[in-house]
Amino acid sequence: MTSELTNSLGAFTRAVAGRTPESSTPMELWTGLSANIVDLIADKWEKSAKHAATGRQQHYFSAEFLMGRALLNNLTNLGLVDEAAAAVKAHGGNLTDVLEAEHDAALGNGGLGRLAACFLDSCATLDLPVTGYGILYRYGLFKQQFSDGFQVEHPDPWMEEGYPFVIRREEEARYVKFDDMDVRAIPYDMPITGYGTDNVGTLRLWKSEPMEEFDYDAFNSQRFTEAIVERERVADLCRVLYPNDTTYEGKILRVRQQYFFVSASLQAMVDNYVEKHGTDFSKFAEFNCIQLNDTHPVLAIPELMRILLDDHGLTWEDAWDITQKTFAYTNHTTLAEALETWEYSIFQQLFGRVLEIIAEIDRRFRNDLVGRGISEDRIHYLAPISDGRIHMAWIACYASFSINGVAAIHTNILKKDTLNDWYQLWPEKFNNKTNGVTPRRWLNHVNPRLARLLDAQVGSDAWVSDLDLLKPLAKKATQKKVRKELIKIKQANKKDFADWIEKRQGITINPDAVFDVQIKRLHEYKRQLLNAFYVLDRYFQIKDNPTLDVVPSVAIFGAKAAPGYYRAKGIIKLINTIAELVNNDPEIGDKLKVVFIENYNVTPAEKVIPAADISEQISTAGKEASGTGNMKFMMNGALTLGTLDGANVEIVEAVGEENAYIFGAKEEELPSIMASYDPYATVEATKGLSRVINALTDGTLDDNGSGMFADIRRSLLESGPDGSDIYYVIGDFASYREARDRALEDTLDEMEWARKVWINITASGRFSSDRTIRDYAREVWKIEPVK
Ligand code: KOT
Repeated sequence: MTSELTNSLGAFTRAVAGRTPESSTPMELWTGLSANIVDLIADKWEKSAKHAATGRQQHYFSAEFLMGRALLNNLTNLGLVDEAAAAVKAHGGNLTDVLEAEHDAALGNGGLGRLAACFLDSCATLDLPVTGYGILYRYGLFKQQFSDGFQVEHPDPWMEEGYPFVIRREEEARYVKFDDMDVRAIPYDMPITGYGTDNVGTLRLWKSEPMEEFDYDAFNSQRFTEAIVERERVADLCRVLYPNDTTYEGKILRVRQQYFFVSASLQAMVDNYVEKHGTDFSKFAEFNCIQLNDTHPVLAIPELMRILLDDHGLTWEDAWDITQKTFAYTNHTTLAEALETWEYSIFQQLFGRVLEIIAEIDRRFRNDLVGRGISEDRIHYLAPISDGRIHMAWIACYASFSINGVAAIHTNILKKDTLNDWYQLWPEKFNNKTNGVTPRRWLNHVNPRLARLLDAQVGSDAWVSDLDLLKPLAKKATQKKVRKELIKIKQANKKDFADWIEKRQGITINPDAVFDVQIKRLHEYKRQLLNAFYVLDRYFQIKDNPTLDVVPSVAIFGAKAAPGYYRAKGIIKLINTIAELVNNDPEIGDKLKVVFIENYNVTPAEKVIPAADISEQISTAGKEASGTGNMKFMMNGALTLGTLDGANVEIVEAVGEENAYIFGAKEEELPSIMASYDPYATVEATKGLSRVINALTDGTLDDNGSGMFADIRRSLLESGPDGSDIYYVIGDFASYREARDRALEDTLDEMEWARKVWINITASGRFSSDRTIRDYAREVWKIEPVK
């Protein structure tokens, strides 16, 4: 008997492919099945959206949503995986191939964008009335290719072949006005399914288009080409995601993007409010709250003022009162180079009226602070406008009722350093919301073997939407049976990864070696260099003593560098060069291998995380706001090798110091260490380190004449504008090597290692994004589940 899904899949595939499903490509079957899924959720989606719009609503504004693939996630949420597999098979295909045809929606750089995606998943699962708002970039984060070990960037036109999971809502279009152009903003809505619920949330991504399809006068005149160029200028707006992670770039197109999506989103929100409640705005903040995902959407603050003042005639006092009750701000970094400030002249050129409003906010802010007896210097420092620049974080701090960091240590650093002045003024605004990750994608979906073990241990799949249910299982760490199961699961996952990477990059690794994984954006503060130096040191040790008894391991890297970040690109070249040296040396064999996963993204993360034994979380203490990869590894039974930074601190708190490998200088120690730090002397005093550092320039490693390796060496040893080795790579090396050696040795006692693994998995409940979202909902958003 053919199932209903088999029939409908046939029909949907025929409609998109124009041929029989049997002759269709995996991509066409993917498109057909995806359209079929949208069909299945359409009614529930409409109902959820209508229902949510009646009460208090939460709006999540973010320039990035790193969604990854959608189809399997939706099939799982709908409980349709087996049926879909059967349906695809009935048409002569194979579900795995179909799923592999899907592009990643990489509309984000890294942690900040992926966090937004996990949050949407949790909100849908928890039945919370939350909508995400962002930009429909035509090109997501660039595709990375290695050429002679150097990173080369290629465009990523992720939806060019069609993408059924976004629905264009023509009738919901809005106009966004700049002083030098007007554009149409058309929303593309993506359904966000939850686990074990009929609730379907929405991610609204805006696309820019010209005001009119044709400017007939222009097209029918000598100005034809200009008219085409003008149209392209508008389409340019949403063309590309800026590829910087934790850095700021003052590009005019970027600020246009920011204003574009917040203006369109606010217009839609305000229209919805007027429709439901009329033009008395006194209850606006009772029905609406906006979370700002870092400062990228902060222009929403003056823009809401503008809409209330100019479009609805409110007084300044009333409009400001509403605005202050509406916005909440999340900070994601303490790095100075990430703080957004825009040149005054750019705002003058793009949106004079918004600038006028910011100037009035600035004037009142200064008066307010003078009234509080604050010194002129401090007022100048904290004012929205100073030294010819607009300070986005200061606007956010002033206008928001809530300011939060993303891990306990991070929030404390905000209070004592980065935002200390604000903390002194308004301590009650500050709160911590430690990040989390969705256990649907990052455990249930990526690690089915472990998921089935957890089902058996819990007695159901209830843990998938209530990860705290794992907590009482911790005591089973003493059971041999559970530990043996864990060992088998990890072995099978490692075999899968070895097969995957062999097929993808042609590199063979031994699945019995220890998999040590560092996957994250390439940044000096994340210290991929520390890891690379360890590998090189170990290589030299084996060369010196070929009979050295080492625990075989594979160092696995995945990282993209911002295209303009020269030193990060140098580190990529360095890791590839070390891989070349180590992997091709017959004397090394399986003792040590290096794998650099090319074009690291959400999907490769899903392949490698379940296979990891050791999770590298080795940032300089105080620099990684939270980290979220650390949580994904923990859930999948990799042990953390890390510093006391970001959420690592809380992971160690949850599992106990004996179930992690912690090393390095602590955040509170670093200021005094750095005051008298001499990297040169430290190299001399650390066994084996000078050979590693010298290998950068003595001919051992070839950077193809680029000078990149000399630049890395200089950054460590020679004083630059900020000093030398400002991320304390050399200083932490000995302690890192000791901890990593110890972790490798500890893997030899498989049963004891498995005990630690189990403790980590069962303690991961507090790093579920469901916990994070419940905290936001209760303490900041003040919203309740809507059934
Ligand atoms: C980017 C630009 C400006 C300000 C901050 C960023 C930023 C921060 N981008 N990604 N982050 C990361 O956000 C994650 C989610 O909170 C954190 O886990 C991670 O530590 C940040 O680096």
